[in-house]
Amino acid sequence: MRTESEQTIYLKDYAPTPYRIVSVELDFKILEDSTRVRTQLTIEPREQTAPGTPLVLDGDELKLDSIAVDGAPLVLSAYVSDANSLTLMEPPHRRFVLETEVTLNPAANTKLMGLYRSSGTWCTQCEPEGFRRITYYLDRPDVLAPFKVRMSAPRAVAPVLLANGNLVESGDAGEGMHFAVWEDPFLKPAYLFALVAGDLGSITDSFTTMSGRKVDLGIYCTHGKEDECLYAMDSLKRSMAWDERRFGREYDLDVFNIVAVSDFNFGAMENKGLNIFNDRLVFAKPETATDANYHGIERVIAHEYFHNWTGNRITCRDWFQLCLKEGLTVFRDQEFTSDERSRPVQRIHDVQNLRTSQFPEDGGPLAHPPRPDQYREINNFYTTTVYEKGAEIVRMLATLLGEAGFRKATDLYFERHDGDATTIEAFIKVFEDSSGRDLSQFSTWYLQAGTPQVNVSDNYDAASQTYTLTLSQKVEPTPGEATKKPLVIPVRFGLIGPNGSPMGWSKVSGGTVEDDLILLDTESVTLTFAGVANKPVPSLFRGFSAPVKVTSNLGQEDLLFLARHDSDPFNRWDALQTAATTLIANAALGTAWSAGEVDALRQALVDTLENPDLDPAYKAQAIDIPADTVVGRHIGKDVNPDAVAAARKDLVTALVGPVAEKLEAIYHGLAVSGPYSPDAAQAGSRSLRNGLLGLLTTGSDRGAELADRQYNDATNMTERYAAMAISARNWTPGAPALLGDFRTRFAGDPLVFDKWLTASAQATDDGVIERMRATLAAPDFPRTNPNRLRSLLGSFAMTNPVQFTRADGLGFRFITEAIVDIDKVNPQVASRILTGFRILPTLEQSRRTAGIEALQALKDQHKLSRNVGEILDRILA
Ligand code: 0A1
Ligand code: ZN
Repeated sequence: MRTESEQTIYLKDYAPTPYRIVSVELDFKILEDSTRVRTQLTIEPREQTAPGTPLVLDGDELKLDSIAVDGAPLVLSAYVSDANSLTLMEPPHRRFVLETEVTLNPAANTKLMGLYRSSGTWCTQCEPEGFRRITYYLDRPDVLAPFKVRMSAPRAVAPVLLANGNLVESGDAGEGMHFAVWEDPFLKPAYLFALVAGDLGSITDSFTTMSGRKVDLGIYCTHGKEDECLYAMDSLKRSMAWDERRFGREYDLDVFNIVAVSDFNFGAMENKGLNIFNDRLVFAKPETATDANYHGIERVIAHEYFHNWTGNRITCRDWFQLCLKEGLTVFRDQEFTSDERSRPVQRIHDVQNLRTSQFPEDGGPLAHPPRPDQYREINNFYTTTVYEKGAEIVRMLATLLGEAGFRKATDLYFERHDGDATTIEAFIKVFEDSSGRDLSQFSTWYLQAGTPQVNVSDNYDAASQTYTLTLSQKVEPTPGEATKKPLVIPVRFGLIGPNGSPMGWSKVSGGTVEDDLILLDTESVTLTFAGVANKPVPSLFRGFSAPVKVTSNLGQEDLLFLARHDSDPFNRWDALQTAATTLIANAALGTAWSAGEVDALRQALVDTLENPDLDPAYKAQAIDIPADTVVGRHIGKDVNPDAVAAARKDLVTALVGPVAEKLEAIYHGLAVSGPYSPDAAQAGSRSLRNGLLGLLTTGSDRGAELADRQYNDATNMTERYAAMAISARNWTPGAPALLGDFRTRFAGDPLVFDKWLTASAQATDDGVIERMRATLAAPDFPRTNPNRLRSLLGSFAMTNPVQFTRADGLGFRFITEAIVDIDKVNPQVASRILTGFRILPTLEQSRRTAGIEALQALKDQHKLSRNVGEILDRILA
């Protein structure tokens, strides 16, 4: 069956609009059952626009009630309007005011784009194309205008009226109504427009900027949740101070407001001066939020705030440039968290995330360049490639330019492009101009899809004391890109001598080396180091200096040597990960490990655990045995997830067996006493303790009971949730009871229900699908809320490969059947869940066939949205 519209939009077709919007005045009359929007647009033709050029405004599910130009109603022949557009056939060839009126039904807007109601509150989401669901407009990011918004609503249901910018007027509007007028002096694209009306509680605070201006800060939420917003407020103030220190960026309005809503398609949105957040990224208290939730809140509050400069003051020319704002802003939020917490721990966290989500995207049917050049549905391009790979590209620029050089470049970027809607090319040009480097080859990172595979081999010649290192790069073809160009790959490195100390060399020839940085910019390079006294072990890609996969001739012994001696904490962690991944993958493919290999890995893990110089958060990452999905990716094709899961369990069992008692003792010693704090130190101890609980539960018969006890004795959600989730994943005898208790203990708290849904979806026993079906079918399951749907179905498709990819197709069909219903309500949520099927090409034949059959049935039997249709076609292509 056909989907909505299969039209493809191309970057090469970009052209500026023939008309400019000089200013925008909006008047919202919000009533219980409908909202009337009156819009006044002051419009003028551009110099090059020929008289008589039609003006085409975007709309989406709109119906025009009235239209006038300069106060005079338009005759029918002067315009054409339908749900998706409004065309003035022959607009005046001068500045004029276009006035339109539409009526919306926010309560019926389940797509959550445009103006909608969430738990009674009216709120908006306009990025990327939601504004056209509010009024007819040139809804694209290169159309910038000042906005003035008047809103009126019944005071009793909506005492709080918020919009972008500064409040300039408010008062009574008669008949139980009141009004507010907000004005945003900064030019902005429509995607940054926001409005909120509702009965909300709030907390307030203030921040004094580096030039001494006082900014009023507010966080708005459901009544009764105010105390749960305090950590978000603290994160906001720290973000504001950090951006001044690290990037010299000061906030620019008198007010900064955040609103938490329960129904939201993404994490949060950076609307100018009025950020709107998914409430899961605002609310936190120890009994119901985990350390990971606190971490996430801090990161996303910072991310949205940082957009004020990287996104709002400087925005994107078109949606192909999305990673201009997203890659840079993710880089900034990663840096913020690194400075606020632990740099190595944050780096490992970010790389783990990249490997578990971006690498699979980049190596599968949904691969696309960070700056794509075509799309059918832009909402499908808010991807981990645009965000996280985009951040890695910015990080490589920072590596190439060094700290001072990078700051000089960003200063120039803010100075040169403030107020612009710009492009990746302009961004790169700033880095070229400020550093004098030619970055033309580097920019291929933005334009080419796929994760480069770097192969490393080395050779030591004792007689001449020379050491040669050969690095070669290759990118496999990705959809639509059969051949690939070599990239500029910065390889931060060191050589380590037999005693574990860094080794020097007297000379290097055969490639470009700048201090501790090798630049791999051709298909292959061989470097020869002279004056190398002994055979070194190379430590490459320190700090994960480039988003690549590495294969090398380093064996288990070398890896464990690095795990012990490398001065780079990231590489020490990575060596352990590679050692474990290799053993599991080989076993899953039929090559058993030797007892010696397991003994050596165990010893390295125990030494790491017992090293007093390492902090618990880092140790937790070190003992985290790679997930099935990571091992599956490493194997790459014909993967049998059952074999991977069995091999992983066997390895953990072999590792834990002889040291179970010791691990348990460490586990007990880590119990945190005193009141809960979400700080990095306490959170680190809890994560190590939970990591040990995971090992003991998967790899010994001691864990299940410990988990039961931890669950019952827990004094905070981090401990309680981990105990339940570990039990569920391993489907211990106690798991059903813990899940049952959790559900009733926190009944009525939707964000805790999400945790229950996630843990339930990760159970690996054969009953999991039946239980999920029952959960979903329950009459009170909130089937329009994105958080609930993603927690259950997204978690299952993304993190439960054993059950999702069952060869009988039950897991696949469970998801496709759910998608049929969700797509009718909210296509964005449906298409995101569907991306879980990107795993298909890596699977062994019978599972692959079952997955394709489920997708084909979805395509053949249902009318689908453009969002779902595009993802489906790309996976099936
Ligand atoms: N710019 C936001 C992401 C975002 C995108 C789309 C949304 O609704 C469909 C909402 C938020 C960010 O990067 O946080
Ligand atoms: Zn963002």
